[in-house]
Amino acid sequence: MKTKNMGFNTKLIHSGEFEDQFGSATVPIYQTSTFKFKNAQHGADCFSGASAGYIYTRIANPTIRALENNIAELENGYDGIATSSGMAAITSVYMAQLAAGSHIISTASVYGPARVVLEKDFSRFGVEADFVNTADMNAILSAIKKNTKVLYIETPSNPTMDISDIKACAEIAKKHNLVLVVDNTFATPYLQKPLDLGADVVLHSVTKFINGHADIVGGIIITKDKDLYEKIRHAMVYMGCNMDPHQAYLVLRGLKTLVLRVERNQENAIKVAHFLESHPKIAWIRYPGLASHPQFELAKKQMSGSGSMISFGVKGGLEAGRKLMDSVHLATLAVSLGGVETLIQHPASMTHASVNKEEKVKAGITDDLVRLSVGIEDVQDIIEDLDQALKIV
Ligand code: LCS
Repeated sequence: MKTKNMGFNTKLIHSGEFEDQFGSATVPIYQTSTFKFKNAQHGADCFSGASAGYIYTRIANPTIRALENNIAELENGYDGIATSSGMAAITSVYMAQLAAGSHIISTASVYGPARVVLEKDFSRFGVEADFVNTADMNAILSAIKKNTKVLYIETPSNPTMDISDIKACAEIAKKHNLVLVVDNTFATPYLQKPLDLGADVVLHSVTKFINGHADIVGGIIITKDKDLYEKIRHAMVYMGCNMDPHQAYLVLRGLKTLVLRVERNQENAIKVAHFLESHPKIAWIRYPGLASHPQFELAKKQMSGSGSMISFGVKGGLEAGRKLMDSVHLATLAVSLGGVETLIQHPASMTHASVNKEEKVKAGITDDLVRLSVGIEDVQDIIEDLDQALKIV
C-alpha cells in the first residue's frame, strides 16, 4: 500500500508491508540465511545489480526490508538500514563517514559506548574526536577543525537530557561541509523528525521505544539521500552488523503501537516529573517538559512532546540515590529504557561507567544522577512506589 501521504499512525501499521504468495496479513518472518537463484545467470545478475532479487540475509532480507522501509517513511528519509544493535548502527555510521586523519565532534553526554568506541578504538585508526556541549553553538563552532567531517548529536542526550538545536546544527554542518548525524532514540520519530530539520542521518537504538517491549536489541539508520545510504549500507553489510529476521519481526510488531505507548509513557512522565520536582527530598530534576529545564523553549519548538526520560538527584547525593534505587519495588533496577515498564538506573556506575571520570563530570554525568524511564503502568502506582522509597531515603 502507498502510505507516503497518509498519517503517522497509518504509516506505523502499514508502511513497508508487501504482498506475498499466501496473502499474509502481516509481514512473515523470512527465517532463511540464503535465497535460491533461478539459474546461474540470475545469480550473477543479482550480484551485479542487474536483477533486484534477494541474495543473502546479511545483505538484505524481506522481513528486515519491511522494517527498514517502514521507519524510513516515519522519519521522512530516503531509506533505512537495520542493524543488530544501536551500537552497530553507530559504528556503521562512524565506519562509513570517518577515515584516518578525520575528526568528529560529538555530544559530551552521548551514550557512553558511542563515545568510548571513538576514544579507545577508532583512535587506533587515526580518527580524532572531540566531545562538547552541543547545546551550545559556540562550543561546536570552536571545536570545528580543517579535518572535521561529522557533527554527531544525541538529543535529548543520555542521561543529562540536554537538548541540542537540530536546525542550528544543520546550518553549521552545511556551512562547514559536515555530515550531521542525530541519535533520535530518546525522542522517537513520533516526537522529533531530525531529517525535516536538516540532519543528514538519523539513527536509533530500536531496543528502546521503537520496539518498546524490552525483549530485543537492535538498531536502525535512516539517511536523507541515496549517496549516504549506499555508503552506510556498504559499511553495515561488510562489517556484518545486520539485523536478524526474527528480530525485525518483533520490532515490526512492537512498532505498531509506538504512538499509543509514547503518548502514555509521556502522560505518566509529566505527572512523575511534577511529583519529583515538588518533593522535598529531590535536589534537582531535568525533564524537557518542565519549565525549569534550561532548554524548555527549544524542546517545545523542536519536539512535539517531552518524552518519558527523567534525570534527577536526591538530596544526600550518591548514597541517597543508591538507597532510592534499592528501595523501589515497582520500578525495575535495570539499564535500557523506552519500554512499557518503568526502569531506574545509575548512569555514572552503569551505562556510562566506561567513560573517564573527569570527562563524565564535565559532561554533567554526576555521581548523584539517577535516571528514570517512565513506563505505561498506572501512574499512581509509579508515584506511590517512588514516594515510599523516598520516605526510606
Ligand atoms: N543510543 C542511545 C541514545 C542509547 O541510549 C543507546 C543504549 C544506544 C544508542 C545503543 O543502543 P544498543 O546497542 O544498546 O541497542 N542505551 C542504553 C541505556 O541507556 N541503557 O542501556 C543501554
